[in-house]
Amino acid sequence: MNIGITCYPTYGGSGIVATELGMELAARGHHVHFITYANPIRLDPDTPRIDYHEVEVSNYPLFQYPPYCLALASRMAEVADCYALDLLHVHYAIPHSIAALLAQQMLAPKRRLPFVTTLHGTDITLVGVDRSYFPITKFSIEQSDGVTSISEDLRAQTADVFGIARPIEVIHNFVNCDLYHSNDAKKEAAQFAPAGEKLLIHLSNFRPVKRVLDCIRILAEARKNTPAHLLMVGDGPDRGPAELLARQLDVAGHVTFLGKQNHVERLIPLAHALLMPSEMESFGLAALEAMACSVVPVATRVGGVPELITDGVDGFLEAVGDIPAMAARVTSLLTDEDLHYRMSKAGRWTASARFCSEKIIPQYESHYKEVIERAG
Ligand code: GMT
Repeated sequence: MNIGITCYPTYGGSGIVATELGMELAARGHHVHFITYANPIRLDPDTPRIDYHEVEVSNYPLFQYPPYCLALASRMAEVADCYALDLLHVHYAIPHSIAALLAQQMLAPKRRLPFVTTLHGTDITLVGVDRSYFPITKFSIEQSDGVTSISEDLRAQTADVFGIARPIEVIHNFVNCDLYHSNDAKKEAAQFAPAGEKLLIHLSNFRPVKRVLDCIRILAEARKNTPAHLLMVGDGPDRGPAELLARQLDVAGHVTFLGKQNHVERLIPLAHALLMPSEMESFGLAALEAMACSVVPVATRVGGVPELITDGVDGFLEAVGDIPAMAARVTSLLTDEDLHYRMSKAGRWTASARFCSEKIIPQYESHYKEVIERAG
């Protein structure tokens, strides 16, 4: 198939899923065209059967807001025409889904170009429900030829909140288990914790929904019982407040802020446990990547996370903001080797048996086939 993919090319779960999906599809023989305003962060454009088409948004003094959605729609239609795309697959409803609809209408005199929208979470739970975007989000979901959601929880919320009756197929996040796996990386761990403390890790875009300050509080609490060092990977609005809190709680020497990193598969295996204390998480890709690396997630019981983590088996789930409970889980993982061994093995099993690329990518392929057939 010739597939056009549009996503946010930045550090965020939806862009990562879209990029990894494109690379997996190309490895399976499809030709994938990324249509985005920048090269997606994890994309190597030299990969065989991958093309990157930049969307240029030219500005003009009249525009207070450059019309990105229109530039994107034009580029989508152009690429679809030149490269005979079979379909467009857009990740994150706003504004990608509407741009795809416009591209479809532009090509309508020649042929029908179907498009699939994948809902990732905040496009529904935060942005889409905002009054200014609600009607257009609902419309774009209804107009898509295919809609997928990354968890059953997000599917149910979308149907409920937007009053949408159309089918939405659940296709969970996936991980490449050949790339994400544990390794014997004790030497590299020592560069962060020379005294031999065990490492905790957190990865996110440091937006308020991630509750990164809770990571610092959990570390401070857990350190009352056992030595530990926290790696904070990523950047965003709450990085400054998290650094300040670390100083206030007197743990600044036990936290390393690494900023945005391109090869998280090299960092995650250094840790014993992953902290994901999010307010909301439609799936929790970071937790899945950790489990594939045999790193045990300590997370919150929100959104689609329980579809991934079985509490007490391959990770821990606690209530949002329950710092003492999460710190106690961390302490037990750092001090009880048998428990850690058992749960890390179970996590790797969950990742490879249920969420590895080989299991999930074929679900996208059959979804595409159905959509293309329906579009005639
Ligand atoms: O987590 C974020 O804020 C980024 C966001 C995105 O859309 O880029 O992530 C969402 O998509 C990920 C990939 O499908 C999911 O694993 C995350 O759970 C989801 N985030 C939220 O729902 C907050």
